[in-house]
Amino acid sequence: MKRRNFITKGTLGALSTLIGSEIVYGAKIPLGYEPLALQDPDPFKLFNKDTGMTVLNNKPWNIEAKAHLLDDKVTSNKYMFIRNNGLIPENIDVDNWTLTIDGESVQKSKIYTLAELKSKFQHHTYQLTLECGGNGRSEFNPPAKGNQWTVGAVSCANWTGVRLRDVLEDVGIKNNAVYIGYHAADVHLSRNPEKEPISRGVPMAKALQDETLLAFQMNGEDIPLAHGHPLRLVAGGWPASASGKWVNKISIRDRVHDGSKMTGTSYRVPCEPVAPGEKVADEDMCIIESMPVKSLITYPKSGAMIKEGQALNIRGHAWAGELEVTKMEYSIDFGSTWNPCTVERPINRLAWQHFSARINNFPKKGYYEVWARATDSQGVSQPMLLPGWNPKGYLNNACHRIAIKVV
Ligand SMILES: Nc1nc2c(c(=O)[nH]1)N[C@H]1C(S)=C(S)[C@@H](COP(=O)(O)O)O[C@H]1N2
Ligand SMILES: [Mo]
Repeated sequence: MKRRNFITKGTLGALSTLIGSEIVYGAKIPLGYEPLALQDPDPFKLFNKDTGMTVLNNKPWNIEAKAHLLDDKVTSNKYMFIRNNGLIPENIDVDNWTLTIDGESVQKSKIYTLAELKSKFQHHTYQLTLECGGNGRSEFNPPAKGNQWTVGAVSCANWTGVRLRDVLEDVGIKNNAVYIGYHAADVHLSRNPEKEPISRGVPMAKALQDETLLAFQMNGEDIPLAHGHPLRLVAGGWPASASGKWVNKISIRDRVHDGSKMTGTSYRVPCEPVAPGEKVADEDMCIIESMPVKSLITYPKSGAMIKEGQALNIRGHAWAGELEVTKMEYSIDFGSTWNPCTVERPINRLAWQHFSARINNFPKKGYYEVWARATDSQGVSQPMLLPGWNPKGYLNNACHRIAIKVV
């Protein structure tokens, strides 16, 4: 029999303290064993997520949806992806939460309490599409480092808050303002308080849009902790990294904001297309702004079966950053021919749109793929396969596909 090493009395004592209870057979715990009570909590319970969601990383937490889970017109918390660059802030004191507006381009910096923000400015609600710039990254080749998102890092929820514009008007912004940059309460993975996990922003024109909110509610309730409670910047249609969670400061900059993840290959792509794997000079990289046209088939789930002669009803959502989707098509022959879908207008600017189609032209039994393709108001369509390679694997807006078997 192999000899096992058991934990020492000292370690056992420390473990009992952590767990808050005597570990009755503690002397029998093998060395290096991590008691279940000390392992990561169940993320689905912790964040109130559907157990069908996929956990891509736990340090920091990154969780994505699957296409069929996003079938609802408005994304509820349980199907909303989580993308964290650092550690979720702990012990949030809502009553003492403040938002500072400072920077080179304010007349005089100002501090608002959450209560002041809520009482002083008019409230607005918009349904806003938030897609991670890296959604679809898993398909790039050569592979791109980072969370291997498939299709589920996108959401469209109702966000309620005050217009950033109204707040900036109240503060007084100088004419030389170029960009806003957010600062937030999350903690860098190194726990070094000098470092920010992420501090991004948007140009003034985007900051001043009607739909750019300092939000305190999501879907009519307090924003869930993982999504930015108690205050979040929401700039729909742009990479969701521009929508700072747990925001406590907004700096009005006289230059392009240069916070964490604004430079290098972070949320930047080659300004002109490059060959896969090619090195790109820093000055040839451009910050991602409006997200490209894209769509997702949310019903049926890939792998569905229908009987021969039966029609197949499909549906899903389509979005196009700052633009609107004006045409939606499907193909059952790998993109050789396309048929129209019905596509609804967005409920408001920057909200995703709903499409549907009734497919009754499957010629016989067998395996099919249904592809969906959206076209934006400038006539740009989704590529059928992977679009331009870039170092970090952003902006994969290839057509979504589902498998169907006619039996
Ligand atoms: N403070 C802060 N804001 C943040 C992030 C973060 O890590 N910290 N992640 C950004 C990124 S990269 C994305 S894609 C979205 C994800 O929003 P969600 O987790 O609410 O879906 O939040 C953005 N805002
Ligand atoms: Mo992101």
